[in-house]
Amino acid sequence: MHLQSYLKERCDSGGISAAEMGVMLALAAAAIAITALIRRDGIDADLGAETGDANSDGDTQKALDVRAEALILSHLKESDAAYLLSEEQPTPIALPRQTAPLIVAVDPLDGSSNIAVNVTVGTIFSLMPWDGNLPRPCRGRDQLGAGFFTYGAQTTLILAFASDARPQCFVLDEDKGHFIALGAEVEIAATTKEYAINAAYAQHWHAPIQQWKTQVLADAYSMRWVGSLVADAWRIFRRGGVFLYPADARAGMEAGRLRLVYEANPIAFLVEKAGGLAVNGGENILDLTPQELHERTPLLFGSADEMKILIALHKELDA
Ligand code: AFP
Repeated sequence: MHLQSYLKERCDSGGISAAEMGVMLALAAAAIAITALIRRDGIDADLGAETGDANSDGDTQKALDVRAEALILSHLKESDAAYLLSEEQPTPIALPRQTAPLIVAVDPLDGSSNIAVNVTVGTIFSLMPWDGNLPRPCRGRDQLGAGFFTYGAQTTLILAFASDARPQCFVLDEDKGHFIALGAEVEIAATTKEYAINAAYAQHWHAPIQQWKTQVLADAYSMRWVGSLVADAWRIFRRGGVFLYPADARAGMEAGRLRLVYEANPIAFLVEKAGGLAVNGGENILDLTPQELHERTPLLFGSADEMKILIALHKELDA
């Protein structure tokens, strides 16, 4: 089934609004344009080149960060979104339809340090309600929908709306220019023998992660770390596992590295819909109230049984 047909069925059945369908189609069109950009210009232009600028939080911007955001913005302008909250912008961007009912938050290009070495990157998005007041990000649990695209060997999409029981996955047919559903709804296996963490920071981990790592080493788990959240997340949705980017003792990592509003919340929304768990350690990500657009949070998510072990360790050992 094509994405358009899938969304029209959901809209006709009352599962999503026409505004949510329109915004999702706009984001899919932007993702198709970003795919073409990477496939075409990735040969000529150095899309991994730094622009010399930094985003609102000091992260160096890459050419593809800027061009991906521009494509998302141009497509959303024709949709029922009133504001865009972007990792690349310090404040919300007002869109033409100021009476539209939705706010969209995006990480336009997650994993951009991997562009120059052809590792999968992606676009993470969150659909939130707008009440007409200041465009503030909502709690993760109050999102209307969320998902992410990956740009790798295939361009893929995983998506869920508030009324869905499970997320749905799609793959882009690049010849025909549309996303096709991958069939079965997505469910993360409750148990796993695979984890993702950047072990280079082991000396800085706090007690709960140190103790958990000792256990998984003893149980001979396998490890994967792509260095691209969307790539690690897509693998976990497809074959299970856990992903950990915890807070650690390094300066500036008191709240970890990843962002609550446009990275952790969309991923956590999908993870819970798929039967997994997503926490900052001892608290559910979806229950956190964002205080600031670019605030960071520790993010641990994936197979429920493994996550329950991690949560218990944080409750027992966190200072
Ligand atoms: P970049 O967008 O700078 O490549 O960062 C990617 C990321 O935010 C996330 O996608 C990865 O999981 C994580 O950072 C990798 O962080 P480390 O480089 O510290 O392992």
